[in-house]
Amino acid sequence: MAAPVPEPVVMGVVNVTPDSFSDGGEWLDPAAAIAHGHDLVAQGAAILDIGGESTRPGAEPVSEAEELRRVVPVLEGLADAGARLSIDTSKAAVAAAAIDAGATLVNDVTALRGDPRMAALVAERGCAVCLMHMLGEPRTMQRAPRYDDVVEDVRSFLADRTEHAVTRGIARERIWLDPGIGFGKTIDHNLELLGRLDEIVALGRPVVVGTSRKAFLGTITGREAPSDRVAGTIATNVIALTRGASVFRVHDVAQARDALVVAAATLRGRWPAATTTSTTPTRRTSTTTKAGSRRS
Ligand code: HH2
Repeated sequence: MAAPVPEPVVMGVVNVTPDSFSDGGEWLDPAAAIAHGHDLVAQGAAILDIGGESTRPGAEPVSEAEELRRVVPVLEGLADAGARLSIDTSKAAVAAAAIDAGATLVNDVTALRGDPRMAALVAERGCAVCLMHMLGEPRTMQRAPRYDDVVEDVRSFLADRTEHAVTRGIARERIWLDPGIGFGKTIDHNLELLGRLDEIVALGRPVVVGTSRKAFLGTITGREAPSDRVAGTIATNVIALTRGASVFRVHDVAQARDALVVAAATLRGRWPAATTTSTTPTRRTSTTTKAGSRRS
């Protein structure tokens, strides 16, 4: 029997940074970022992922004080937006302030390796955590990355980090996993990971994919401007859904949400699918899904 089709959960990206690769500077002003977050919820985001530090290849680290200054007012302004709040950080102090401001998911691209205090914080505060695979660190990660078998290497890394998190007191059911598309990977590595994502899904935790507007889509399609890579993003999201991924981290929420809802309905042979948006005209269904609910 075919594997059940997950309910797609759309995680909208709110980058409060001057230098993010696709939207740097657009949402640096807190009022603009808050308005953007509300807009993404109206478009169908069940989760908002708020970040104050770019992790693009070559990015320089940001101080803790600056990251706090960027994200805390935005989290506070989005507390009642109607979406689960996620903080995209690898610093425990930033995660702690974000949790105080309403975040219930810590999206740590270092998978708890960046700050020795992060695991204890997540365990104590009882929030969910997304553990992502990255080879090296943003400044250097795209310099000739190498794997024996990229999918097996990423799978075994994520399995190890899950056990590490559990031994540090984080409940297994609060752990999400992410193969880290574009983080120390060539185009071929990214494609192999997307095509064999079911091997990561087999670890038994919700799988997050973040392909949105990334460089490999531009290389494949010839689209230089990141904002022109929406169709490429959607193709990868739909493929990832068919392989069992359930959370889709995207900049272009409405387009991704519509594609995923239709893809999920098609795979199931029935509709409505998992999510609705505030702009959906008919047949409303629950907006809350397992991964998108306020606590996991
Ligand atoms: N990608 C980016 C940032 N955070 N988190 C997860 N879990 N998965 C991802 O693939 C992922 C992530 C990079 O995208 P973006 O935030 O748009 O760019 P930047 O890091 O330049 O701000």
